[in-house]
Amino acid sequence: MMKIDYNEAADILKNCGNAYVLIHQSPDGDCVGAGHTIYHMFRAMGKKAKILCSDEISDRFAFIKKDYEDEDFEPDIIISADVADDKLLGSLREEYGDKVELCIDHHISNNGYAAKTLVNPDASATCEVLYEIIKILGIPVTGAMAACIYTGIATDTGCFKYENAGARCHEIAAELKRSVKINYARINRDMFDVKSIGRLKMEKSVIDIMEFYLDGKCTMICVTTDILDKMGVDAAELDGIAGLPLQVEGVEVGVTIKQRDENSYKISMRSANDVNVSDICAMLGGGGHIKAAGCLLHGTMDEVKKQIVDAVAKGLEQC
Ligand SMILES: [Mn+2]
Repeated sequence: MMKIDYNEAADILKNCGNAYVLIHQSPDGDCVGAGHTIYHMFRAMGKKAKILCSDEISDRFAFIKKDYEDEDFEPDIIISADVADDKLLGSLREEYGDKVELCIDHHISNNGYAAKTLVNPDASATCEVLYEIIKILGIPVTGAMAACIYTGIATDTGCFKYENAGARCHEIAAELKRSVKINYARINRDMFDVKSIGRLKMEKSVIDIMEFYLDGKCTMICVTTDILDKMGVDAAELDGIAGLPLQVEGVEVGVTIKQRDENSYKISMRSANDVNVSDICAMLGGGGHIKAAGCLLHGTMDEVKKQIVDAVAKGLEQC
């Protein structure tokens, strides 16, 4: 792999022909925004781009999808956006995994599967990286592009809330708001406030089964297969609930235990402030990031809970 800078990436995008743009599986706001931003950049340059994703793009992003027209053509170049690892291409990996000529990304963990990679780990989102390229190329930012870029930055920063929301992403949001008049508040409402009634009811059930340990500093949600059946939701719908325990006042570590089968459990751990859950999960044979990590544990539910509480207690002591 070859790491390239912003100017080299801009040159490639300017001089290449029609492109296929690959985004990662379980598409989120950043890769959806990035893929569509490249599509609009290519249209502005009189070229074609087609977005490919192994999973369907949710209708939550209908306001982005409405400006996209899918066309069939043979690509001159394969580009990927926000895809840190070729494994994340899902079913597209077999056909395109080793054919990606340009990867544009912001993950420090990018594994260099593409021939050329522009990765800026200081950028909040791939959409932030693309905004800089648009400026280099002098492409006018349209309303459709602004919606994509804003969505990517807002979703990857939890609405400008996480630590990765650097000064530059605030500047870009300000530049967009100053120059392109679209309904940014509506994007935030749709991305962060609006939930299906099923999802809200599921959150209620999850709150009902919350357990508190270590003077309320550790909260646990234990979702057994029985409970899941009672809630009437499948495991996929539980995505994203790991953040829920952290909303409780005084909680430092939020733990979600999901039963996989009779004796094995998938553990997700989130840290509210300074506790390093990557270290805690490492004690339990797992790993991850400082504020979000996980592991797999075996035994009875009570044994698993005890192991977790002991490890979290050690983690709290080290803090
Ligand atoms: Mn991203």
